[in-house]
Amino acid sequence: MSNKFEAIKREKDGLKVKEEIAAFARMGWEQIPKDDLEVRLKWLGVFFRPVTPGRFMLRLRLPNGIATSAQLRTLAHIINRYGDEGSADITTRQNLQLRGIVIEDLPAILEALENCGLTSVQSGMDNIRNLTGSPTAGIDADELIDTRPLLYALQALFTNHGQGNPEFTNLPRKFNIAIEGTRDNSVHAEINDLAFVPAEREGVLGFNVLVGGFFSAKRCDAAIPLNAWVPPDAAVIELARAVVEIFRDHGLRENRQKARLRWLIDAWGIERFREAVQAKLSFPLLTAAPTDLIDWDKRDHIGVYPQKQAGFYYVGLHVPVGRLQASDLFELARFAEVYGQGEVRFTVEQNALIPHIPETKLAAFLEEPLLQKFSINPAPLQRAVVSCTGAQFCNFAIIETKQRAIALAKLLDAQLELPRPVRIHWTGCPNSCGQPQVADIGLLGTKARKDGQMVDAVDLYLGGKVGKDARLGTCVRKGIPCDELPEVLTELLVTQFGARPRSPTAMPPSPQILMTHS
Ligand code: SRM
Ligand code: SF4
Repeated sequence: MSNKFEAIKREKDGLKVKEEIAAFARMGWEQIPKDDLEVRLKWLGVFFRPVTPGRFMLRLRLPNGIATSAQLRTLAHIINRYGDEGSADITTRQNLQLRGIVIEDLPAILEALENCGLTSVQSGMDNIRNLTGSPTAGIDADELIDTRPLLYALQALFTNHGQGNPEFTNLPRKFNIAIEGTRDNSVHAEINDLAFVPAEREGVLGFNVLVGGFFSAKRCDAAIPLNAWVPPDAAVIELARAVVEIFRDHGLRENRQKARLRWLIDAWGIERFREAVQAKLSFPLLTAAPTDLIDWDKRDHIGVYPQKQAGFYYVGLHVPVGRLQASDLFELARFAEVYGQGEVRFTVEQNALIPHIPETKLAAFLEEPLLQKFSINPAPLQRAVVSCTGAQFCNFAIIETKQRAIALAKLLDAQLELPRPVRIHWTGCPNSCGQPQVADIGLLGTKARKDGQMVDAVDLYLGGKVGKDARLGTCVRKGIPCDELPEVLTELLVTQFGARPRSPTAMPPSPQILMTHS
């Protein structure tokens, strides 16, 4: 087999480095064998960052995007000791990543995670990634199905309760699973390898099953129906296990560009794939319900909302491009304890929710100073901006994204009045971690030639729709230099999204941050 990652996995399973962590910590990062350093450590969620050598990223697993205050405080302590190098990011899979980690601290950090019920295992490389679910599971006044027990059961199965499960650590490629329990497709079900969307069959609430959604540099496709319906119980777990096992045992491993589940489904045809799933199940797979129950526009959950529990509210805080400092994590933990019930949630839009706030405490909570930074009522473009990591930490990045995303949204919010939020997603390279294809306006980092020089630029995606009738946007224009974005997006927002210039004569200046050389 030509694929170098298959060779690395054959030589030694990624999970094996768990036994070597103490030795790695003693020897220092420069002495760690290259394949362990750059590849296998990702099986523990530990990412060597060539952009900041010696400073690692640690990717957690937060099924359904839920963390306790004690867990957040542990994470805050971990990054706090790294000063300016330490920070955290909320990811587009409603997860957290920590930055600034040094290898010498890793044994103690992994122990601290375990002690507070967290794990980072199998969160990178050829594993099942963070399991996403409705961020309002169990509290949504209009909930159809609570996704939490299902996702917790899947996490226990696939990770062996956070210890690592060698049964599932040698997949042909990454594997994404989402379970939606509300009417607005809050997890972008359609872009997962395996997704469950609420659907009623003969009067019973359960899920229609979708398979084969994914983004990659070479190909992006929405998931397609498996023509299957399952009730919201152990059947979900059995079916997910069956699909992952088929992917593990039959997925295409020769070429990493063609290894995601969808390529296998294409090779087999959906009928044969469904038969293979059925053959593994202890129950007859019912055909899909004729329609699903995704019939709402997508909510962003920013603001104050009543819960299904009378007298309680959840409050969604806007965290600009998901970036958190240690002090922010300490504060979120405190908010959860003082005002809520010790729980914080994260969304795929990289924002945070504090649930279970009784009405009596709401006014005091809304006066908290941090809500000036993490607003419950941000301006429309800042409200909806999402960005991948970009060049600050990611070596795949072609451009810097997060700072640009904030700067441009602020600039355009100042220049334009918008009737509603417009979702602008930035992603630093064609891997599409920032999901430009689901955005109203997607910006994908590239280079372009301008005045005889190569400059930072973006490809422009339009037409993405989320929630009811979700569909992927497509690239409509290539290579727009970043310093031309204020003008290009102003025109787009005015002509296609109902924006009105605040002052008709004002032309947007190009702020330094958007200039062409990063
Ligand atoms: Fe991603 C690789 C960051 C969500 C598609 N992604 C990477 C790496 C690990 C590359 C690297 O080693 O530097 C990035 C780490 C940068 C860093 O230091 O943070 C990275 N991906 C991210 C995150 C952090 C973006 C963010 O800012 O939120 C997201 C972490 C999610 C999580 O918690 O697990 C993230 N990545 C996604 C998504 C979105 C999603 O899952 O909804 C996608 C597209 C959906 C999909 O995978 O089908 C995505 N990432 C990729 C790909 C292309 C996969 C492929 O099949 O080709 C790569 C490259 C690869 O795997 O070879 C990649
Ligand atoms: Fe890195 Fe590219 Fe993913 Fe952004 S899209 S995090 S630049 S791999």
